[in-house]
Amino acid sequence: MTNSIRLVHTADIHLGTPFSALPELAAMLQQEQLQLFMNMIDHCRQTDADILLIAGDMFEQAIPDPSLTGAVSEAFRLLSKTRIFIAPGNHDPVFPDSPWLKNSWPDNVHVFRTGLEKAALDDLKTCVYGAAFCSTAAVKPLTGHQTPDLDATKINILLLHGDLVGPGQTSVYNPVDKGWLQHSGFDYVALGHVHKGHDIPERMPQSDTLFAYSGCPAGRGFDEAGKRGIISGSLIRVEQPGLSGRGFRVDHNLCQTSLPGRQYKLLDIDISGCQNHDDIYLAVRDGIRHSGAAWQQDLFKIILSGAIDDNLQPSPALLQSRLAPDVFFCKITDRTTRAYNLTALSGEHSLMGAFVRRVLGQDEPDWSKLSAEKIQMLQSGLQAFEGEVLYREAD
Ligand SMILES: [Mn+2]
Repeated sequence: MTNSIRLVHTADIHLGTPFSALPELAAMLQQEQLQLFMNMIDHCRQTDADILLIAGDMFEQAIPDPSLTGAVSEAFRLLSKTRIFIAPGNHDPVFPDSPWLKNSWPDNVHVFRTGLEKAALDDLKTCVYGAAFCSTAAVKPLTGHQTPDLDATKINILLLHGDLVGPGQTSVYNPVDKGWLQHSGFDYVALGHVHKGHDIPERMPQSDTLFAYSGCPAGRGFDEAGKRGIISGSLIRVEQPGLSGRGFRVDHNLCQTSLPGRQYKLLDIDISGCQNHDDIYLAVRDGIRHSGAAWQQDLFKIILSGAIDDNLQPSPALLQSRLAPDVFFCKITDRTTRAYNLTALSGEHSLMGAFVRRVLGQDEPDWSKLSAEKIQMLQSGLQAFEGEVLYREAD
């Protein structure tokens, strides 16, 4: 006999993020962030999730705007068939004036407000344990050092915001010792705090315990670029003896699931060989279009790289204005180096020409035959000329 519980695990939503790095878009991105949260709630509804686990930092601030807590509370209330568990994190700890103590939350919401605490869901043959940050740091494990006395007839879940640490490691954000976790007996440990999440949960070595960081459901800047999501799927109770000797073990089909929304993307586009501004534009446009199906809604930070002809100076401003009609946001930085025409330069009656002749010595003015050291010397020297001395000043 098998049966399963459907769950959604998320964390680090940081509702109320000011998006101050992109002031012109901040209001819009804040609105979209709340929409993303609503999309997550919709996902719970569509998948008939039995349990929604929120592993801390749901809010950016300890005391969020009341309109935000109101919208969240109402969304939770409408998700009435899902039991919702929240373990507050270092950004939204349980303070006397925090919404975790001050507000009344719907009946289907359980907020962990202290050290390790248990909530039993008898109909699901499941217990959810959790603990809360009660200040912006926690140098000791919020769970304490003892392993809890778990009910071996139930699926046992642990919900925590914190840092997984190995032997000798410490953290001021609730150090969760891997050795402790390995022997804890929990079936699934839903973690928050690390914003880059697992694609699928991992199993602790020689243990039945599964664990995962969900990561943040969407990036909030270029430091959170790439695919993000929530963890969604089922824990499956398989009636076969587990490693710990109890009568069943827990399998899963949990995996990272993306929610509709924008992605932050970092692209390095090599524009070597481009002859003019049109070539550069087309290379960048193609790079953006090949970055994924939803490229029109994404935010791009693009580095132009490669070596290009010294008569062509890439213009990030020109590129940004040409891309603007098609791309939601892009910021372009030119990191190209110049592919100087050494034959022409070495024949020039100028300081640059003299410099090239001096570096080349007996060598032919052919890039492909020069030592790496000479190439570096020429690149750096010629670029310094462009920045530091009058252009091709006669020697
Ligand atoms: Mn966080």
